[in-house]
Amino acid sequence: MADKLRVYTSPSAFPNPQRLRLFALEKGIEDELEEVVYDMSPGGDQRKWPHLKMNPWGETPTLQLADGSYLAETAGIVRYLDLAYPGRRITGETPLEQGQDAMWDDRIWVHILYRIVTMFHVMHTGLGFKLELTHNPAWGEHSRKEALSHAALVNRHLSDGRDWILGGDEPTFADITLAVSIAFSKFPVNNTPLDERFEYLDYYWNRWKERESFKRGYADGGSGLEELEYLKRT
Ligand SMILES: N[C@@H](CCC(=O)N[C@@H](CS)C(=O)NCC(=O)O)C(=O)O
Repeated sequence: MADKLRVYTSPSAFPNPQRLRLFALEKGIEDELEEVVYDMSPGGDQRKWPHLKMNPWGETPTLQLADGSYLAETAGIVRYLDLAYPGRRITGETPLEQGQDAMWDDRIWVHILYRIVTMFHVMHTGLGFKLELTHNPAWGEHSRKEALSHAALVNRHLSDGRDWILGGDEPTFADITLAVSIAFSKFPVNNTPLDERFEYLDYYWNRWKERESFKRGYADGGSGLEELEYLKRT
């Protein structure tokens, strides 16, 4: 593939574009992508009509393909890029690994990350009232409890001494989703730091912090986390 693919993203605090960014770095294809980084709020370009024409869901990431069409949903974009480019299969090498990676990614995205994202939106109206349509603290509080109870299950899974979710030597896509879930749990308004509550998630988070992909993925200084400020590159 000769030309770069344009992808509409957000600063590293925003977990879904960050899943894609970390994936690209793990895969070694970051130079194949040309990022257009939205500020998300207060601008809200993701919900303006030019972006809605590309992705009616009004979210990032959105990938523009070489033929001018678009692909959205992080897992869909990642699956496409993982198959389209050579190199380590981040979504699993074997059919079984692919099934296991999808299983864990779903569990983590639906039950942990999406719950924290919901809390961010409905409890904290995190993007501000121009963009947020619902303020419902009780829903946010319920989502937070769900995220914590599922994080406890993942913590137990990691307690057998494995480094990564599937038990291999390197992280897969489910691990990327878990890394950004922990990061977003620590985002100031969310203030539910999973690494402080769960022993094996703490070791796991520190393992990620040693990885080159992680250091480069957070080099924009846009994570909102003081503890990652040192990774900022100008
Ligand atoms: N299901 C989508 C979710 C994407 C998503 O929620 N993106 C967030 C950033 S992490 C977003 O663009 N939010 C903008 C908004 O709600 O206005 C995916 O997996 O990519």
